[in-house]
Amino acid sequence: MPESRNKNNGQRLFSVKDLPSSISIDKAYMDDEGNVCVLFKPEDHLSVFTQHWLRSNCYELNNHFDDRSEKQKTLWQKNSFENGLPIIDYDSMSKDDTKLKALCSLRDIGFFVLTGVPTVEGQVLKVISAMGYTRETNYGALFEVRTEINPNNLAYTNLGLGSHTDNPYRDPVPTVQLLHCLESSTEGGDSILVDGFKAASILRDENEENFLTLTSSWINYRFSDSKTDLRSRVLMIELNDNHEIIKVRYNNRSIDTINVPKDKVRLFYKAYRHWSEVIERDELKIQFKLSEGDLMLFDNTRVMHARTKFSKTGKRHLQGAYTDLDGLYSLLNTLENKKND
Ligand code: NM2
Ligand code: OGA
Ligand code: ZN
Repeated sequence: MPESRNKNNGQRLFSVKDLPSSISIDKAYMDDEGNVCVLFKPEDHLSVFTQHWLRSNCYELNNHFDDRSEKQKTLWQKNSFENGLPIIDYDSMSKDDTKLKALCSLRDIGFFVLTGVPTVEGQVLKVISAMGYTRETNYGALFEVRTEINPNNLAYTNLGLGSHTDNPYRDPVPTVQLLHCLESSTEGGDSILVDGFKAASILRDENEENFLTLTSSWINYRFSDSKTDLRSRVLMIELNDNHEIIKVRYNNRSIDTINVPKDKVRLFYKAYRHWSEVIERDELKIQFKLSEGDLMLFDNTRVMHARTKFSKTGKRHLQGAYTDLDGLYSLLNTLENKKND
């Protein structure tokens, strides 16, 4: 371990300002093991790189790490699932291999469905704690999705809900959502998922100007009830430094007064209307009905969810909760590291 890092945890011990501003390479050579050694002056500091590391970090290759980018994902639409949805048996989640498979599905496709999850109240929190940490919000550590009298949110009615991401009025947004079905005996109440990255990429293909508008117009979202007033000013489609899609936020129930420069208002509505029309296309939607013991988990920065309206007869009860991608990806990475060791 080089002296510039802590021997135990590998964390860097110096700050950039500790480097001499006149730093330059004195010599570079290959050692007996094929490592590239670089001697820096004026400090005579020796850095040793493997060839593999240097290659994979080469600036020109532009293959920087970004596990949120569209480039790292498999975009999908309805007909991508002719061989079935990513469904995993809950019992097998105690095995590392199955956990890894589920987490890869979350990273690459944006969701997975567990079957056979015990229909016990609070189980959704146990599912989270086996993989990461609960993200508690004003809705609680977990929330009951069922019909209520005088609900503070339309989710708690029997109305259909259009495709949306949850909590765009919160910044940062909860990046993963789970919905666990405890009871399902109503007519209707089907679940719908749409790949928001796919929808945004279709918008880009069909009309670049509209795409540019939604990736550069900051808009306000808001949720308020008697105890809460959450507000955000964010983008509907967010890009990284390489112009790749990394995040979508879309929830028609919670858009606040649009506040964009006055010469941009028409352009904004043109783009917003176009995108909402893309999102509602049948060929983008997968539709299925959650049965008792099913749990769906999805990337709330990418995958939009919706539900069809349901009958007043029968019962429909889901328990929902949020967690975050950082913790889940951390587990994915450690499981992958273990496998490659
Ligand atoms: N609930 C289900 O983000 C939203 O307002 C959608 C969220 C109430 C926690 C519903
Ligand atoms: C939600 C939601 C969908 C459903 O709770 O955020 O969108 O199937 N619910 O009830
Ligand atoms: Zn929702």
